[in-house]
Amino acid sequence: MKSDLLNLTEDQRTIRDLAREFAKNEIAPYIAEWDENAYFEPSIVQKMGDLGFLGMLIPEEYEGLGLDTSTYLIALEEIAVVDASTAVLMSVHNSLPTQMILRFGTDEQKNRFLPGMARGEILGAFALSEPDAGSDAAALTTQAVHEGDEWVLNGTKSWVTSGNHAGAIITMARTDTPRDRKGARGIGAFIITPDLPGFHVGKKEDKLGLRASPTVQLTFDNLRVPATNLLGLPHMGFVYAMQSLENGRLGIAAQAVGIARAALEAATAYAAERHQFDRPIREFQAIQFKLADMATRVAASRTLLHAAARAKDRGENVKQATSMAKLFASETAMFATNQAVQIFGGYGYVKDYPVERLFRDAKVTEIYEGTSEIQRIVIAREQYHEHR
Ligand code: COS
Repeated sequence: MKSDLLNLTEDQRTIRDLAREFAKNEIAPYIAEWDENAYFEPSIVQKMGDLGFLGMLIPEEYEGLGLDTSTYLIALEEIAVVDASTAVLMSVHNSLPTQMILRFGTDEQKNRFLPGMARGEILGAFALSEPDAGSDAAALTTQAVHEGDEWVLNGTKSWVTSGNHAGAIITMARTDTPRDRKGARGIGAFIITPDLPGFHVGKKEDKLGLRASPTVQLTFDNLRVPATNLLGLPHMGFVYAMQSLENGRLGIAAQAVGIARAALEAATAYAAERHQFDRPIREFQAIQFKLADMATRVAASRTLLHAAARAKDRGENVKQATSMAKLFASETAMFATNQAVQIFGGYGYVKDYPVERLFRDAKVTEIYEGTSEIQRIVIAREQYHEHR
């Protein structure tokens, strides 16, 4: 972008440049191969931990960087420009499990998990969805039964990002009984560790995009969790998950902005070098209009995202703003990557250029952490609230 609409501080520029360098050196050379082979490189986690990227929102007392949300999202966008798979790992870890432990955990839980999570020794994951509970998340059926000083969990979780490499998986499970169902108010949140007996990693998904980020099913077969791993109150897990998804949705919006920006940058460069009818194709208005629309939507997405992030850090209610940011940014990612493929023509449809991967990676941003339809529902509901 020609002008810096965000007016970054000196510190934000330093962190942005650090993220840019890391992505350029440690990810860019390998991403085509990782994508092709659906390969996850575990050493990336430690490298990100060493640089502080896995503790960006964790306070310094727990060995994190204790940054504000905007600064974190600036770093996340830089990673996503190069690789959306690494960006989702970073987003989930920073936005969901670490934040849930920080907000709802006991001092003991914070001390036990957060320093290791900040250092990159414990990767975090979030397990809410199930095979039959997606958009209707409160319909989940994984059951937790309290027995002495343990909870016993049975059930299957779906679509768990990094679930086969995680050391702490925040898992939502029913704490009400089959005879006395309490809907969204009958769900607890548990910190599950993979060493617990009864923990099984199931099917690894073979995905259209984000192929370098593993997505797995997890099955709990009489999994015994110490009661000290329950987060907060036993019936409040769904509410905690919803509150935390507000952070998560900002992370996915930053990821989507990164994907869209990568498409814009690739298409801008290509339109200058590609000649047809004796001139660079960027001299045609058909191409200029596409680039203009892409650039405008990228700038608008980023502006909305950071306005929501700043409002969140001021402690305002950002339910609607985070859903708006996620909705607009993910639709922008889909729009921009589609336009980029069109500008590249046949070369956009093959793996010789990155826009083919960007197009595949963009789609999931309209699906996970709440589909675009769910974001519209949240936005509309908040609208009614304002006019009640
Ligand atoms: N902050 C605080 N509390 C929230 C909240 C939020 N952002 N969102 C919901 N809650 C609370 C509600 O206030 C309600 O509490 P009460 O029982 O006191 O009224 C409770 O949680 C249940 O909420 P609601 O009645 O809105 O639940 P619904 O079952 O209607 O579900 C949607 C609401 C559809 C918005 C929710 O299920 C959702 O976001 N679905 C998408 C799930 C998702 O994003 N999955 C992706 C997982 S990561 S791959």
